[in-house]
Amino acid sequence: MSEKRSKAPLIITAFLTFVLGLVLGYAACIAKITYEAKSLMDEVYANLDSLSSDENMQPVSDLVVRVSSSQFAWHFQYARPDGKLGPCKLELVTEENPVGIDRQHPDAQDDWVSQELVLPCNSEVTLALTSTDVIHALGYLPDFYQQDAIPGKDRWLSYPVPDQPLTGTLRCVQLCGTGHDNHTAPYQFVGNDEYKDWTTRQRFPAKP
Ligand SMILES: [Cu+2]
Repeated sequence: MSEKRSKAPLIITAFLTFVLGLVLGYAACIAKITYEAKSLMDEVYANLDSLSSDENMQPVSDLVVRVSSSQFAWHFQYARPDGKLGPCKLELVTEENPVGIDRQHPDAQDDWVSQELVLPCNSEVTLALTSTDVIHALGYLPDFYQQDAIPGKDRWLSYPVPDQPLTGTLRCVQLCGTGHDNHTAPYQFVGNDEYKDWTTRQRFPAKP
C-alpha cells in the first residue's frame, strides 16, 4: 500500500503534463487555423479591391460591354465607338440611370444602355460584370461558366462569342431575392452587318 501511495504524485504529475500537452497542442492548432483563415480572407479582400471600376484598369478590347445586374433586371452598357467604357458609381443609380453611369466623365459621353445583350458572332468581347445592389451571378450564356456580379465592382471577363447566330435568354444563377426567378434578359448573337445596324439604331434612335 505504501509503495502504491508513493507513486500517486508521479502518476498525477504525468497525467497533468499529458493534459497540459493536449491543451497547448489544441491552442497551437487553433492559432494556426486562425492565422491561415485570416491570410486567406486578406487575400480575398485584396482580390475584391483589385476588381475596382477604375477606368484605368480597363483591358484593351475592340468591344467592351458592362453587364450590370440589379433586383431584378439586367442592363448592358456599350462603350462604342470610342472603345472606352464610362465609369459607373452606386450613388448615381436612379430609375433613369439604372447602371449609375457617370455622365460627366468623357469616356461616358457616347455610351448607351440596352436591356438586351447583342453581340457580333465570332468576336472576343470584354465584359465588365457588376451589380448595383446585392450579389447576383451571370449564367446561361453559351460557352460561359457562371460568374458572380459584385456590387460596385467590375469583374473583367473575356467572352468568346460563338460563330453561329443565336437567340436566347441569360439568367441570374444566384438567389438574389423574391424576383430571382424572373431575373433574366434576352441575348442575340448576330452577323457583323446586323450588329452594325443595331448599334446605329441604338446610338441614333428614330425620333417619334
Ligand atoms: Cu439576381
